[in-house]
Amino acid sequence: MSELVYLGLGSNLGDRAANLAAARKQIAELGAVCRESSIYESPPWGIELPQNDYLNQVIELRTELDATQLLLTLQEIERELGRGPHGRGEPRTIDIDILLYGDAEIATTAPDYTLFVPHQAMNERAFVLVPLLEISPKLVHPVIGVSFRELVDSVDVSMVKPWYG
Ligand code: PH2
Ligand code: MG
Ligand code: MG
Repeated sequence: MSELVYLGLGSNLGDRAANLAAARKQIAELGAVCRESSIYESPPWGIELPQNDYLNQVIELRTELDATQLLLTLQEIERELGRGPHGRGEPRTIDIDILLYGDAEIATTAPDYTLFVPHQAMNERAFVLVPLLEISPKLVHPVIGVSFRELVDSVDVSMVKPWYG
């Protein structure tokens, strides 16, 4: 059985666009990439220390991997693309987050990983909601039942700009 999943990609270290492209290439090996949003640039959100602006993108993927396999594979890709261990909110070459895994609600805290789906902070993050709505304008949050269109109206999208290189 396959599931439709949404992944949030982010980079604010090194060649940001190349990092996103390398991640997309590896993600394409995990199933069928149905849609890719444009790339958007925005200042670091919710981070105190000064750091580079981010490039972000959302990918819609159909995959046979279960959520845990997907998470572990994405973490492997992050490591391969040069992401070292770092604390919360530190700059990263690549961040690949599972935003939605079908309609599943997942809360797992295993000894070696933590997985919460839908992504816990996505509803407040314009840099996630804007690209998500670009590729899936009618999508509804599977747990709270509110459309992402409605959610995006409650956040400030002014800092999220299309990025053309
Ligand atoms: N990711 C974060 C924290 N803040 N801000 C932007 N603009 N883009 C991100 O991808 C991002 C962030 C933690 O993963
Ligand atoms: Mg993240
Ligand atoms: Mg992450």
